[in-house]
Amino acid sequence: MKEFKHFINGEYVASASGKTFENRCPVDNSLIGMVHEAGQAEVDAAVRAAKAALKGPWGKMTQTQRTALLNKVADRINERFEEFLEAECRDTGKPRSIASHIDIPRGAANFKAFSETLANHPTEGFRMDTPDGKGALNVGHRTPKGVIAVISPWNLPLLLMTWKVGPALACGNTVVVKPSEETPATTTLLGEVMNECGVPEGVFNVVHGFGPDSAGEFLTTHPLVDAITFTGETRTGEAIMKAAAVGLRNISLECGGKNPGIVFADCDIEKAVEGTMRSAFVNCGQVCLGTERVYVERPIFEKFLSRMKEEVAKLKLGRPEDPEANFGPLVSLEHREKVKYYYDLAREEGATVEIGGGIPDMGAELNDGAWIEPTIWTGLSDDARVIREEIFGPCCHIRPFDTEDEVIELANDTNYGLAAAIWTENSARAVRVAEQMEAGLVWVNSWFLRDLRTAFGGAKQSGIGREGGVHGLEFYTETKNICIKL
Ligand code: NAD
Ligand code: 6OD
Repeated sequence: MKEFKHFINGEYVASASGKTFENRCPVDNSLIGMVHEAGQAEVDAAVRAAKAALKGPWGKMTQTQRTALLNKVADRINERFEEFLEAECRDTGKPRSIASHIDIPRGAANFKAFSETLANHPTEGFRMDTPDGKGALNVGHRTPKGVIAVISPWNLPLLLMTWKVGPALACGNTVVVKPSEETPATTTLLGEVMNECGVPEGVFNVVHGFGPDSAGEFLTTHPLVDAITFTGETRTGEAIMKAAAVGLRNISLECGGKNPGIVFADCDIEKAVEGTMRSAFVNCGQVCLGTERVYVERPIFEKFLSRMKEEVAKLKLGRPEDPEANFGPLVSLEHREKVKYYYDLAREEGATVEIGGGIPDMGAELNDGAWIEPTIWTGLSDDARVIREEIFGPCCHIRPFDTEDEVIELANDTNYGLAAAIWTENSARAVRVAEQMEAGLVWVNSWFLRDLRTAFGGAKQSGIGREGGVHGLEFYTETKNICIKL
């Protein structure tokens, strides 16, 4: 049986308390292994190791040396691709076809993209006049922030963890990562890669456990943590923000969404169906950017709905290794309970279940897994809870609209503000509507098309701050102004 230990100061360590918890595979609920749960002692050791490493060889490296090391980490993940893929698919149940195109390659790429951004981004310089006529030079100088706590979720475990660890390390910080309790495997494996590549001890640390009264809380409240970057639910983001207030630590929060898709009658309907199928159902609907509210202009409503139903009926549920399968289980039985609760609530709130709505019969071998049917609803009112609350499952509600102004109002009528997708062949309309979306990310005629140089983050209750490209520099570094009197 596998054992997932903490990775502290370059070594795998067990919890002193001996406390462990189960890691189960959502495909069939089989036991993958036992995960050590960190107490205060392990979290303290990890944070102190990270603090000490800032003053060790890591802190003395040049930017070029750090970049070379991080490129090596990316290359090594790709060399060990199969192991990362296997581990990610076992923890999440997602199809290998998806993880091999999204999770693992992006997990590796995150280590390259930010070093390149950093190498190519200038700091500012201002020459100023002074009364003696000799002047002064002001030079912006970036220094690492220090020890960064990285708290990550389970839906894209490696990708979303390295999305933060990549820029944090590129900027010269050290990190303590607390991966989701549901998906400890790839973060643990990354420790081996760090050692193989010669990343100095203490630069990358991992502690396992849960949130409240466990590793997550111990880490975010640790006084030697200089900043906290978090991806997960909005309510958890609020708890982390409170923890960060003590000692005035900076935060970056990437939280939940209830994202709209807007399909205008002048769209290319096949493109819109293909994109909306992905945005609602890929990764079993467990993507923060996913579309749970679809608004379709009335003249094409019936056609769009019927094409979506045809495509949902073709989704092939199956084990990760099944080459035909493009739809896996939810991440856990606990999460299935939450999603199923919303499936039942949709009926109570008066939805017409167009397709799905239940738990599929997967046969004796898989029926203990966290399987759920991909689902489309129509007919809900705009104030239904199913329309207003994030479900994070493979489901969407499709509703007709009549005018551009009406759909802009509907799309923005949410506490969240993460992403929106607009489908139209009219470019003037696309820009006009995109500019009015209250969201951090807007896709036109696409979805989840990512350029790592661009800003990523949410408006309203979907988050605080932007990461990606130069935007991450604001969070991962302190900019110091050095004023030199001439
Ligand atoms: P979650 O908030 O339950 O957990 C995320 C992480 O926070 C886990 O590691 C968890 O152990 C930890 N945690 C929980 N409570 C904590 C506490 N009090 N203190 C410190 N750490 C704590 O989220 P999840 O269920 O893992 O992920 C799903 C959610 O994440 C959805 O809401 C989804 O929209 C969101 N998400 C957002 C983005 C984004 O980029 N905006 C990306 C992916 C997922
Ligand atoms: O692509 C990314 O960089 C990113 N942060 C994606 C987030 C997906 C959310 O589930």
